[in-house]
Amino acid sequence: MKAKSAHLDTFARDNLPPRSQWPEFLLERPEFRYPLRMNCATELLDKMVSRGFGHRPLIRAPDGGCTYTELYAQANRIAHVLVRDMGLKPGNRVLLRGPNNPMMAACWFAVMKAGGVCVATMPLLRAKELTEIVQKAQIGLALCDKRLAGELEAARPACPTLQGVKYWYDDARDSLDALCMRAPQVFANVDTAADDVALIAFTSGTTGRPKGTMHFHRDVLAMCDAFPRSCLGAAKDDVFCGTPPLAFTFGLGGMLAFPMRVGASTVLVEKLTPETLLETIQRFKATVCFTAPTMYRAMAGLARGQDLRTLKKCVSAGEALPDATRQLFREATGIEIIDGIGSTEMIHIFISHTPERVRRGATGYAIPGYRATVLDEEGNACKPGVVGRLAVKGPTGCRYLADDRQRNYVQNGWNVTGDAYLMDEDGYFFYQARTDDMIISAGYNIAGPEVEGALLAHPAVAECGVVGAPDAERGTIVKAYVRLKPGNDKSEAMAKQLQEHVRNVIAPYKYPRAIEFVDALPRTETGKLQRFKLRSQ
Ligand code: 3UK
Repeated sequence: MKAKSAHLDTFARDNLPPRSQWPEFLLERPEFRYPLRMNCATELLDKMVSRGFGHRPLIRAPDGGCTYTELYAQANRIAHVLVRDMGLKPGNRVLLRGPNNPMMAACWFAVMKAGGVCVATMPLLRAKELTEIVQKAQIGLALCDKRLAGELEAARPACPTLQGVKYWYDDARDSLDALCMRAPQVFANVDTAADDVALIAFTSGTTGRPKGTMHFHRDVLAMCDAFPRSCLGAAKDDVFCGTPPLAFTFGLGGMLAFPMRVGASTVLVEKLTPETLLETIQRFKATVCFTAPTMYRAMAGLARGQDLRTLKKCVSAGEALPDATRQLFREATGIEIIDGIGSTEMIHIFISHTPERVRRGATGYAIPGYRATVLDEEGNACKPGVVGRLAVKGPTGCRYLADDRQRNYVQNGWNVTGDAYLMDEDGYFFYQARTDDMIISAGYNIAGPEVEGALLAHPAVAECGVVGAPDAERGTIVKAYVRLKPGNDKSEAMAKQLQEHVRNVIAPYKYPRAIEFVDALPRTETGKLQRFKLRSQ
């Protein structure tokens, strides 16, 4: 049985990969048996209001937040503007561009309500990247925070499809804010099929042409009913906070959809540093935090003397959580971080653990609903303890928008994430490196992140990145880029000390033969180390 699509504009559906290239979807568990017709905005927003959560706080923000009913009314008004003033037809793509704030959240739900396909973009993207996205997803409409207008306007000449653009937090006569004032507060949500495309998330990928990953309305709910239920266990009185942008699926879940699924609230702050995130936790009495490993490391160093008693659960994703960071953060706060690997292709986390079931050095186990395995070069399952390519399947999976690279990510029904992992006898998965980040030096396979983990255990190291560097004699050597904590000298003696340290904590052949001290490491907006930039230095 299949439900009829509500999309009049069939672009997204037409550009799904052919069925033969889809991953296998596991939808048998009761929590993932969704009805054939479903709109994720109805489930996450309207139904929460009708179930009595209307008066409860939903968004908390430095300049005032909103309740469930207020977000509902605002999303309805924006949906009217999209349909009536901007001419949106179900299936049309709508670009969203803004920092994490209440309007960004309201616009996201408005697009869902109107049956549009959301293409949210990270605030730091430039005209060039926006152009690639608009062209690839054939985007006709955009809603944008006025303060980020510059790069979007700069992209417009190269984006002929982009016909309608409205700005919010804008005092112009035809701003989104002004049009909303004249729009009704109720809106009949488009009755989408559960497998209508709801969003196209572009990978925060560090190299190559951007890839658009397509997710259905049912996938948005599946991410809420997977990791949050089995590992996080949040409830209506929780207050979420954290750093990932709503345009990153890590943030869409952790900062918006997950709290809403349980009637909780979320603190949206436009820009956060380790210092201001700590302040935010205290000011809003946050209980749950979502951010990246480097943020936890920095916060651990600042946490002493701060009152973080309300904080209960901390989720780390985006890149590997070094064990040294886990230990430092626990010593400083008493909290066992929940590590989780997710990807834009899978929409959210698929391997993780509860704080009670943490295993040192492991990302966790395949969470309920997902299966995971480690494959060798031939595509067979590796024995426990053997490093290979991580492959997963579950209720969500990879569907690239018109892209040959679908064949790389999906093989024999498995989603192959590009990560080198090993699994132990008990089904715990241990991250090694990105498959293409394995360093081969003098015949040895060395995982950069393992060397980074060893360096991070040294008290002088603030952060570091380890890559292979060309060497006349050895072909490739292990090279570390290190940012020292204040008060340490960038000296030859310090480099020697760090090398000695690594040789003492892991196999000596893995030690960095070259060390370069730097003032900053190249990172993406989502907190990922850009190893390719280090390699090309
Ligand atoms: C790496 C990790 C080790 C890994 C993401 C949670 O990061 C997310 O999506 P991206 O598409 O990147 C995916 C890749 O990032 N990675 C992420 N988490 C971990 N490596 N340990 C981890 N805990 O290489 C993966 O293939 O940017 C994370 C939820 C939603 C997301 N989109």
